Amino acid sequence: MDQGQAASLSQAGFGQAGFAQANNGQQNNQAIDELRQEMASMRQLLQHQVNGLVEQDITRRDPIRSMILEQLATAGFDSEIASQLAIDIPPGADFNTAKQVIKNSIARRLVTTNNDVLEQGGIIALLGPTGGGKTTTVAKLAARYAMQYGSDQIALITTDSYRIGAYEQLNTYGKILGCPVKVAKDAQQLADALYQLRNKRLILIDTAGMGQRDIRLSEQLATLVNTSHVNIRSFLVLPATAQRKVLQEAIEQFRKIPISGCIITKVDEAIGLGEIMSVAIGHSLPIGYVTNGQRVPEDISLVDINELINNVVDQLGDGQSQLSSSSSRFVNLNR
Ligand SMILES: Nc1nc2c(ncn2[C@@H]2O[C@H](COP(=O)(O)OP(=O)(O)OP(=O)(O)O)[C@@H](O)[C@H]2O)c(=O)[nH]1
Ligand SMILES: [Mg+2]
Repeated sequence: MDQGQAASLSQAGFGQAGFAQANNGQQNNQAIDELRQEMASMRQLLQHQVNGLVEQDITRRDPIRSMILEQLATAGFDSEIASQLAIDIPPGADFNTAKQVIKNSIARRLVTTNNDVLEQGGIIALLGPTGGGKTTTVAKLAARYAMQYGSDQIALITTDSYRIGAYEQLNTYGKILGCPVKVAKDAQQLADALYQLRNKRLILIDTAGMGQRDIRLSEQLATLVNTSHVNIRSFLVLPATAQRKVLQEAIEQFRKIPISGCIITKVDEAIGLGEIMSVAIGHSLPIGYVTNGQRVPEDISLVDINELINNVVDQLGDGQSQLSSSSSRFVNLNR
């Protein structure tokens, strides 16, 4: 018997049984799959419970640190940054000591632009998310500078040629201040405008928001900043009202441009400053100014780091209420 015959015999002989076997096999596979799924979900459940127990144990052994970590997370801090800040809390510290440790840790990590952004003059570009307050902040900074050095020392440039009314918005401020306002649609026009305005002590560049359409321009700006001989210092305008991820995306967007620092806007509208503070610490982003209202030029001031830190840490709560609520949670977990 050759191989072909053997194969057809086996096919004929085992046809029925083979079919039943295949059917059985299918059922078995299904059962195995179900078993696997059940085991996976049991493992997940167990993992969750073990994590809960570990967390509960840490909380029992170091309740103040756990509470502070929880509060920092609620305030909008990234968990890794919160852990770094809490690292120096001594075991057995009371809540107030722990809060002071957090304040000191933040103070060590939070940087300012040191001197007034405007003091040096030069060319300053404001970048950041749409509607974050760039144009308003340009006007506030220009007005501040004009009060000190005179408006004939200032010029404004906008690279926002997309949005209807963008130029008019800046031009209105320019007219009030009595300083020239130019539009630059691309890197070349920007270079030309900067050349024409070279005798000014301060040139503020207002840019378009960072929607998809603006990536091209921000790249052109990056090219200009990186290749031209003119020294453009770029500051991110970050609204304190934005979520941490939005702020992080804004920073990511402009990663090709060397950033000198940031200006925190809309502090008056923010529920808390934890998110923006976490981002500033995480990216070692020096803070220059904070703005706290729509009024030009009043609602801007140089950052006061201690005030900012007190604002965030004092909002963490008194500790007492949370301690009692976490102990009641243990009761629930242990049931
Ligand atoms: N409450 C409050 N509102 C602000 C502050 N700064 C700016 N605004 C308001 O935010 C809105 C947007 O401000 P703009 O300066 O136009 O923002 P922008 O970043 O230039 O916006 P785009 O050019 O569209 O990207 C305006 O209504 C401003 O008055 C602030 O510190 N607090
Ligand atoms: Mg604008």
